[in-house]
Amino acid sequence: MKIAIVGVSGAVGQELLKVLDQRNFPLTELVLFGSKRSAGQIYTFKDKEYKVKELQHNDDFKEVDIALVSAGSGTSLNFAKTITKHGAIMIDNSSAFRMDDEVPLVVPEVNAEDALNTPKSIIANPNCTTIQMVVSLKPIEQLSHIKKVHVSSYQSASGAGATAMNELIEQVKQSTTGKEVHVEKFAYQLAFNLIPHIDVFTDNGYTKEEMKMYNETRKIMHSNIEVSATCVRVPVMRAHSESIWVETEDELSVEQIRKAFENFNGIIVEDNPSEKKYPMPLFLSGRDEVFVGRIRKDLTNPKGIAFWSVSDQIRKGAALNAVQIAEYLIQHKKR
Ligand code: 2RA
Repeated sequence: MKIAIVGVSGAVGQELLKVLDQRNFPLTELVLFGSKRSAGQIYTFKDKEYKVKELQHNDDFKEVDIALVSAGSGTSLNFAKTITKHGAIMIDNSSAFRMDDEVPLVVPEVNAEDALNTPKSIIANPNCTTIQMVVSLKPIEQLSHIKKVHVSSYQSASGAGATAMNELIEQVKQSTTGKEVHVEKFAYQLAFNLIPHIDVFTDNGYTKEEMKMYNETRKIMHSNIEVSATCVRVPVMRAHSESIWVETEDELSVEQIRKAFENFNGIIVEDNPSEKKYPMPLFLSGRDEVFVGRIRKDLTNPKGIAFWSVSDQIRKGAALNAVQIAEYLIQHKKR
C-alpha cells in the first residue's frame, strides 16, 4: 500500500504524518510532495527519513494507491488528473471538489459508504466546522429527522494555518507590551478580539465559510436539513467550538439525546455543569473525538435541543478524517 502526502509541510500535512504513524496505517511505501519551496525538506516517519519531492505534472503517482492532499484548492484543481491518472484515489482536504456531484463528501461516522462511489477517483474531505457538526448531528438524526440547525462557530487560529497560529501568539505578546500589533492573516487583530468574518461574504450576507456549513451538511447527510451559521474567528490555537441548536420532527428528551451521544462512535460527552464539566478547546487540542456538553431542551421550542461541541480542527477537522476515509477504503474496497 503506497501512500502519498501532498502538502506535507503544512499544519494538516504534518498532522497526516502523525495520524498515519499513531494509527499504524498499513502502508508499505510513503512519498511526500510539496511546493518548490518545500522540496528537499526531510521528514521522519517511523524512524525513516523521507525527502519532499516537488509536485509536478509527471508520473510520480504511478504506483500510488491513495494520495492524501492538503495543499489548497488551486493545487487540487491543477493536479487532480496527474494524481489520479494511474489509478490513485485522491482524498482532498481542499474545498475544490466538495460540491462536485461526482465526488463524495465523506465523514466516516456519518456516510462512510459514499466513499465507495468515486467516478473521478476523488473523495472530498469536508470543511472542519462541518465535520465536527455532522458527527454530533448524526445520532440525533437517527432518533428523529432534523429539520433545522442554527450554529455559531468559535474557530481557532489553526483554521488559517500554522502562520496564523504564530501570528496570534505574537499579537498577544505585542498587545501586552504596548508594541504595535502585527496583523496579516486576519482582517483585524485577533488577540483579545473576536472576528465575525471567515472567508469572503456572499450576496446573501453569509460568508463562504457559513455557506459551507449549509451546503456540505445537506450533501453529507443526504437531507433537506436547513442550516443557518455564524462563523467567528476567536483567539484560540487549534480547536474549534460550536454552539448548536437543533429542531427535530419529533420531540426528544435530553436523556434520549445524551444516551445517543454517549453510544455514538467518535463522540465523548462532557456534560455536568454542577461539577463545571463541559468541553473547552484549551484542554481538548490534539484529541481525536468530538466532545459535546451543555445539552439542554430549548426553552423556546419543545422540539428544540441546544448543545455545545469542541473538536480539534487539525485532527478530526482535517487529517484524522482523511485517514479514516483511507482506512475505510482499504477495509471495504480493494485498493
Ligand atoms: C478555517 N474552516 O477555520 C476554515 C478552513 N480551515 O479557517
